[in-house]
Formats: sequence, structure tokens, C-alpha cells
Amino acid sequence: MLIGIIGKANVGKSTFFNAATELAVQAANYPFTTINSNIGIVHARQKCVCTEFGVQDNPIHSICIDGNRFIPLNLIDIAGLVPGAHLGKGLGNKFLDDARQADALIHIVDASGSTDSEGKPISPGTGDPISDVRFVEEEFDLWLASVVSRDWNKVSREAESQGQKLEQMLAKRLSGLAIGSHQIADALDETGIYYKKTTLWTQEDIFNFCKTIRLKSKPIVLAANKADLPTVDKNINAIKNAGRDVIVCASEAENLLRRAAKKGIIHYLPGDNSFNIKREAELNDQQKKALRIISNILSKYGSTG
Ligand SMILES: Nc1nc2c(ncn2[C@@H]2O[C@H](COP(=O)(O)OP(=O)(O)O)[C@@H](O)[C@H]2O)c(=O)[nH]1
Ligand SMILES: [Mg+2]
Repeated sequence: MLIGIIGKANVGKSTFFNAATELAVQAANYPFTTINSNIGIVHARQKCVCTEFGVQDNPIHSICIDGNRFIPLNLIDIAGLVPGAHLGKGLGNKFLDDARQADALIHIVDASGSTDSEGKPISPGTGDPISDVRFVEEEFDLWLASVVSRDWNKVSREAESQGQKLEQMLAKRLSGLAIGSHQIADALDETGIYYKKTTLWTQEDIFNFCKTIRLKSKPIVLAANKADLPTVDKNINAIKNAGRDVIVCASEAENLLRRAAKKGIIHYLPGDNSFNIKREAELNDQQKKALRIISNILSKYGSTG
């Protein structure tokens, strides 16, 4: 399973990636590899069978720590999107190259509103995370639409004259995108174009089909990042009011906690709602202050996300 991190520039994608792939805990008993610079291993946490059912566990492909099971997944840090990426703007092509392999996506949003649509710093609270969510998803759909509609007149005519099945023709167009043919069939059905002659498809039909197939094949979780900044609450509420589920997320804090845990300064397991300082004497005032701030974030949101 490969999970991709998407979002516009400077929202904290790489910080999230670094935090998530930093193994704060003892080395795993399976090969730990960073596949390449932007692909790493993360661990999803759930209760282990040893605590849940009181049985003896013997994890082979995952790790059990203090009754919590950490299950490895692959994570890919994908190049940031800018408006117009589907036309090759910014690192558009690199984005699309990485994103196509993902089975699910984490969309990181700068919930503090301290970056504009191109990721440039602006005064906190003035950015509009809701329009960021929209533009990133739309860029993705427009890119898919550009893949599907390439030489559409020719391809659709040929497919019709050869009596080729629509799912097959589209599966070929979308190959390499980790999209299943049943997902294509379902998306055609939902878009209402299953029985429409492909030569009559409009750009809008193609776009709607692409949006539907993206929702099916690459489900997105929204992560409202930079939760340490005071301007997040208003934006998190706005995202929720727009009908979207969102996970509040503090990547920089998580990064710091995992590094401190690795050095043995604190006891902290990723996903915990608190931490214990083990070696307080080694901390300077600034570090103590940072940990106090993080402790407040954990009590407010229940975890770093
Ligand atoms: N306050 C705050 N800043 C963050 C957080 N995560 C990332 N940043 C900052 O946002 C900027 C962009 O981060 P980066 O990870 O490079 O973003 P990317 O372009 O999306 O990969 C950097 O200055 C980070 O220090 C966070 O949780 N809180
Ligand atoms: Mg980055």
C-alpha cells in the first residue's frame, strides 16, 4: 500500500514526511529501508492483539510496543502543486509522475492560512485553506482529464469502429495509475455516460468521469497542518462547515517529539496524547518551552494527528 502526500507548496508536506518516517521507536525486526529520497516507511498505529484479546503475539511484519501494534506502509512525499500544474506549471509533471502510483492520498493543508496559493508566506490567518483544498483537487482532476482526453477524437473513433469495450479503452488510457477496471465501470455508471457514444463525449463528461474515478481510486484524507499556530481553529471549523472531514495535524511538533524520543529525552509513542520527560536536566529553557507548547497541542487535539 502506497500513500501519497499531496498539497500546494510550503504547507509542510516534507516536514510531515520526515516526522512520519522517523522511527522514534526501537528498530523494526523486518528490513527497514528508505526506498528513495521521497519514499519511506511509516507505521499506522492500532491496538495490538496482545492487549485487545490477551493473547501472546508474535509480530513478523509489524512491531508491538507497549501493547500497540505499528504496521508499516509506504509513504511518498509528492512535489507541491501550484495552480496550473496540469499544464506543466511548477513541478506539475513530477507531481503527476509520483501521484499516479498512490493508492490513497493525504492532502496537507496549511490550516494556519500563512501561505498564498503558490505557497509564498503571507500574514497568518489571511490565506484561504478552503480554496487551497479545491484548487489542489481540481488540478488533480484536470490532469487526469488531460491524460484521458489526449487524442480523444482519434482514440474514441477507433474504439467505436473496432467495437472495443469502453472500460478496456479507458483502462489502457489510465494504465500505470493504480486504477482498477471495476472502478472505471462504477465511475462511468455514476457519471451517467456508460451508454453515451464516446465520440459524443464533451470535455465536461471527461472531467466529471475523472473526478469520480479520482474519488474512487485515490481516496483523500485532509490533514490540517500547522496546528501550533493560533489561526488554525477558525480555518478548521470552516473546512468542517464545508462538509469535509479533517484531521488536525502538527507536523513540526511530531518531528520534534520523535527526535527527542529517539535520543531518550522523553518517552513518547507516535499517536500518544502525552509524553513523559525522562531527562529534564539535559533540556535548556527554550527546549522546555517548546515541549510545553507541544504538550498544550496534545491536550487540545488529542495527538499531533
Ligand atoms: N508552525 C509550523 N510550521 C510548519 C509546520 N510544518 C511545516 N512548517 C513550516 O512550513 C514550511 C514549509 O515546510 P515544508 O515541509 O518544506 O513544506 P512543503 O513544501 O509542503 O514540503 C517550513 O518553514 C516548515 O518549518 C507546523 O506543523 N507548524
Ligand atoms: Mg517539500
